[in-house]
Amino acid sequence: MMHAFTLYHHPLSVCSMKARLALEEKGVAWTSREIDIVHTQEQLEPWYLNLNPKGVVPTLTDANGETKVITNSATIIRYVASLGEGNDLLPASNDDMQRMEKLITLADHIDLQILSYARHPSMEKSEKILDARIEKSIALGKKHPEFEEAYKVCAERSLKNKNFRVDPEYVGQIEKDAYASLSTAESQLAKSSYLIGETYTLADVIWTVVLSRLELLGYDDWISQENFPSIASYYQKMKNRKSFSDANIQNQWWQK
Ligand SMILES: N[C@@H](CCC(=O)N[C@@H](CS)C(=O)NCC(=O)O)C(=O)O
Repeated sequence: MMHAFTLYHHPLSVCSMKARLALEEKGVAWTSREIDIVHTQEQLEPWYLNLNPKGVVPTLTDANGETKVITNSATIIRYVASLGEGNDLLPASNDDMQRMEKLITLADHIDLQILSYARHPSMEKSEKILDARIEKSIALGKKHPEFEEAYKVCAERSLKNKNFRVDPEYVGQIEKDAYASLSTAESQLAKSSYLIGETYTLADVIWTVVLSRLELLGYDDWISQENFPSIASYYQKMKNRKSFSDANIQNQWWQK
């Protein structure tokens, strides 16, 4: 049977980048459907909530006989890796699989969204985006009673992001946790070329995106030769892979 993948995503979203990089490294063809999460808040439209009830990107659909809908970036990248076709993104041994899973979870738990809202070059713009999401969730919740609960959750998420991004204690704790996770990655990379031994795996997919976001946010000393030499040279190597540009990994701010 033939797979036909469509990825609903946004260029600057970290979660979307994880999915894009997994698809490119797997080497499967996919159709892009951009969702505007900055200006029009398209992720909150009822048609999209039918695909992704949380109203977030990314979502992957796989039309293969019947259409499968996969949400959550960590689930999507594992789904992509499980496909029979394309490049192997999973390690051979069970032990290495477990180590890979641990590193994926570690990366997935770094709250890059709060850090992104907290370090947005324009705090005002970041606040406007979150306000627009809250307003739209409340308005659409009234208009579409069948999605009332879903919109409540969306509004609460944006409100939480709005408050926590300016809470120095909360942001400081996330930074501390992120730094500890980086130390773990550093000790892995001091021993091998990739996070899991000598082959590229899903752990490399997710960590490449994490490092690119930390670079974009200006955490330069975290990816520097002085602090984390193994991470610094590893990240350079990951940036040189063809997939980095093919997946449109963003490591600099741009206006759109
Ligand atoms: N855990 C989810 C998080 C998805 C998520 O929060 N996506 C963000 C962009 S990175 C989003 O769509 N935000 C829009 C919103 O909160 O309204 C995943 O990894 O897929």
